[in-house]
Amino acid sequence: MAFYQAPPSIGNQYDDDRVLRSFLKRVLPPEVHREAEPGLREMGELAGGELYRLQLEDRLNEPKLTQWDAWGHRIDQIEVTPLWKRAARIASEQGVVATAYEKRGGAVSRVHQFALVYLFDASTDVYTCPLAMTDGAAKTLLSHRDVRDEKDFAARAFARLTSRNPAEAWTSGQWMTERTGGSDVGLSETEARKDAEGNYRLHGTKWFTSATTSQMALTLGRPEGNPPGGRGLALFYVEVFGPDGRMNGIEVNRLKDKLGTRKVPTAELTLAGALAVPVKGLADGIRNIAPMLNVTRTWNAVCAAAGMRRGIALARDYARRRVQFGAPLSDKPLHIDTLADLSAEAEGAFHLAFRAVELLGREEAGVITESEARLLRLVTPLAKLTTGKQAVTVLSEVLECFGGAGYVEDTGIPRLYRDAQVLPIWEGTTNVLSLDTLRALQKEGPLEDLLADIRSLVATAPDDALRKAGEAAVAAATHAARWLATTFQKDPLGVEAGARRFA
Ligand code: MFK
Ligand code: FAD
Repeated sequence: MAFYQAPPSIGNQYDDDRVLRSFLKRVLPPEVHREAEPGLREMGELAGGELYRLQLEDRLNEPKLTQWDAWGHRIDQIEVTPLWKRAARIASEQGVVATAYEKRGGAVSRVHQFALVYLFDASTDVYTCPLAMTDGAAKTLLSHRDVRDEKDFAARAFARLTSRNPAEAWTSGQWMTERTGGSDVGLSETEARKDAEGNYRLHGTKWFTSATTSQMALTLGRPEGNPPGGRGLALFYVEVFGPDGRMNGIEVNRLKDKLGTRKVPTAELTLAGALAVPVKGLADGIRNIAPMLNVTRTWNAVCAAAGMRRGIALARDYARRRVQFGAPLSDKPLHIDTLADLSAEAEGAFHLAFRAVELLGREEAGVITESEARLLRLVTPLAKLTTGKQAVTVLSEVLECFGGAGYVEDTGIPRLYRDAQVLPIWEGTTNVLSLDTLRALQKEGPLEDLLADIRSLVATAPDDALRKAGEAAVAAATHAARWLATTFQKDPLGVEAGARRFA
């Protein structure tokens, strides 16, 4: 009989995840845990079953842009893949965004919500991209407007962004990057001009806009007469379609041809007089969009952990099925060692990402302490930048765990690796977030909050060996922190040191 290799398979992604389950048991009060668990288990079943199967079947489908109809009208319609359509429904029904705003679990509502995100992400071809921006937009509108005032434009948008009804639910875009720069957003050229009726109209180009099928976006434009730089930009709310169903002064120039995230329609847009409403004042747009950045960066970290977890689940299963040199790979010490290293990275990423999540939830419930608030400002960029890099490294190794099969497209493994590569880039590159972390440290207090937090987590470690390893890590981090603090005082953003190295 000819030999055929059994492919890897996965089961219920909630039941099979020891790390997630033990974390939830530890941080959710028993009554919240009891209420949340059936939904999490259902999501685990969808992620390991229906959605995963659809993802494999859907592999060759990609979003399509149709710019003109048969009669020459500009329509700019984007058709997304079947998996994305299914994922959109499930996301609303299961409350992947809504759970955070319904707050049934009080301060741990974010933990509940991000557990759903973590389970959902890896089977949905990055549908978490529009959901992250939807969450970020809801949070930003909630921060700046009275979303309970039905006369306010933000109330209608907020209700749709946080809806559990797929027929009503909206997603949002986050249009920041222009050709001038995605890191240095203050260079943006989009102008906000008043029309004859006194409404603002945006004129410019947005160079990367993901999930362009969204019904609204938060974006930045410079009101006429404002100075250059980030402070001269204002934060605007834009609805993509007008009341007549046609695009609101927006043209989709093309979809990007990308290394990964191939199912995410990422477009270049021309804003040709798009009607826009200022969200908060007519300046300080970067400061005002920061709530969105911090939420989407948290999603990035959680999805990085989710991608690693999926890769390792597949690699572990495959190791039991693949026999080489007389035994399954799962019996080979060196392969076990490789998988153990990967699991350690992924578990570290999980706990770092979920620490940011816990703190975000405490902030939103109004129970955060001053020290925790400083910690949240630090941990958010740190979690994003660290887990993004980890995901690329871990998923590269995961690919190798499958040997040649990992390099072959229809196994589904290469997608994991390609989709990881965006995580360090979008939502602020690693260097930009390192500078953001340094700025946060400089402005908002010492590293002591961070070290104290790690120390208190280490103290609760369940056994001596773990506690000892934790204490050694804290000692190393304290040493590094002292070094950083002294370097900092001399050269706050490392400008001189950097310039010396470049020369
Ligand atoms: C899998 C799912 C994952 C998610 C998918 C998402 C898909 C979408 C992908 C995208 O990429 S959307 C675009 C994301 N773009 C970025 O992340 C921009 C990256 N660049 C930066 O973050 C720069 O650091 C920044 C643009 C903020 C620098 O601009 P400036 O003009 O030098 O601003 P500055 O002076 O640093 O900050 C201006 C104000 O904002 C300051 O407050 P004050 O006015 O009170 O002084 C800052 O403290 C505040 N600020 C900046 N970043 C903040 C913040 N406040 C809180 N949190 C932050 N993160
Ligand atoms: P640059 O800013 O030119 O950066 C180039 C390099 O310079 C990077 O390595 C960076 O780390 C480094 N660098 C920059 N400044 C510094 C510094 N001060 N010190 C040290 N190093 C520095 N944007 C949106 O607004 N909305 C979207 O929906 C969106 N979707 C995206 C989807 C995809 C698939 C991708 C790839 C990008 C998307 N982006 C989106 C854009 C993304 O946010 C930017 O690409 C990113 O922020 C980097 O900006 P840039 O491309 O202009 O690179």
